[in-house]
Amino acid sequence: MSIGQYSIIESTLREGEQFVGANFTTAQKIEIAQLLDAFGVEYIETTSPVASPQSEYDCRTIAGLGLHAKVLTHVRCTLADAEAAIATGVDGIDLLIGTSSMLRQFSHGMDIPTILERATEVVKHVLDRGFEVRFSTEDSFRSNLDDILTIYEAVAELGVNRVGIADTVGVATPLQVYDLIRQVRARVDCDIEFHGHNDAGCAIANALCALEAGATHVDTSVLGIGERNGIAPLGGMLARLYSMDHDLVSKYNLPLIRDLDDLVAGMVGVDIPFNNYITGITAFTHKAGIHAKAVLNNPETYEILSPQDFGLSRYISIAHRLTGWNAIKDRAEQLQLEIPDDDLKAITRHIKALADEKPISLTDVDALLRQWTAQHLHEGASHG
Ligand code: HCA
Ligand code: CU
Repeated sequence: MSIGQYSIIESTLREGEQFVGANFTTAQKIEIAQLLDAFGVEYIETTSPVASPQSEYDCRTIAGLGLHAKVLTHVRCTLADAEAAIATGVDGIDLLIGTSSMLRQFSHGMDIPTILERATEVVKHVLDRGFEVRFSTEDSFRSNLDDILTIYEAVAELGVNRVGIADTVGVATPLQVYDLIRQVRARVDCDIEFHGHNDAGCAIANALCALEAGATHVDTSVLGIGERNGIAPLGGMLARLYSMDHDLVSKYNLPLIRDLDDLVAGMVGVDIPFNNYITGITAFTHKAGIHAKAVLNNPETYEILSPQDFGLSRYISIAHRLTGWNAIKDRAEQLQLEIPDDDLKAITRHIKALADEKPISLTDVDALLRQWTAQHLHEGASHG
């Protein structure tokens, strides 16, 4: 179950553009691509050049930026789309075809033998032109298992670089993903990519299971943006992998995740959710007295992610009824006030009682600590 070499296929500029609030300009796409490149993702996937004239121009532009990351574009499995993709100068082409009975019936209308014929024709064409090729089956988990295994084997034999498994509707569970990837792993030698939607909250867990089962590539987008509620978020994937083994993500420039989340949130008109992985406003905030005490002694007691590794800092919330005297003592020290422990305990009891009455703020706590000090200085002066 250990995770080997893996790559991130960052799809903010493809899946992410399918988010309802996304309407990137060329300049915005360049900014996102450059920041993702500085962060260190291995691949950047762009919208199909066939989607619109601007998409075609943007795809060419990003392919021409000279990034370290390989630039991919994502097209339907047709010769015409493949030709358009080839003409953009990208490094690789992600081909996609729907294999579920639903998509076959209500989308493109092809049966499996026809899909196989089409796949063979297009894959050969793109490989002959010297491009990296990925072939993926849309809605893999609601497709017939034998059908998709047959297709993966056929395209692997043709020499594709990767096969892709797509949980298009977010229906798969982690164990199902693990199981399917194992089966594909046993049947093909090429790389395996996993793309998972988050409709039922399993996108990150599913991507993790894919890697544990032998997938070599996972798709992400910044903040998880995509169709409906999106796919596995880049930041969440980092948090997941980092907390298993820091070395799994040491190849990336981790502090840039905050810039990426901020940049994309602004461009698509959303706030970063308060509970977001790593960059949510409360991600490193500790509250209860018991937590605060332990975190002050050793942050690892309640933190699996070190905020500093992501260029962030922790915050201990102390102005509330769950506070504890160790946290209040720490605050007094920050304010350079010397207050004996017994008095700190009394002040803490007072803070708790006050907080039961009405919400209080850090300013109130500071005022109480300063008031105590002023009084005692005064008493000390008058006694002395
Ligand atoms: C879609 C396509 C896709 C493709 C994934 C892939 C999906 O928008 O429906 O090519 O691996 O989720 O199936 O995003
Ligand atoms: Cu998708």
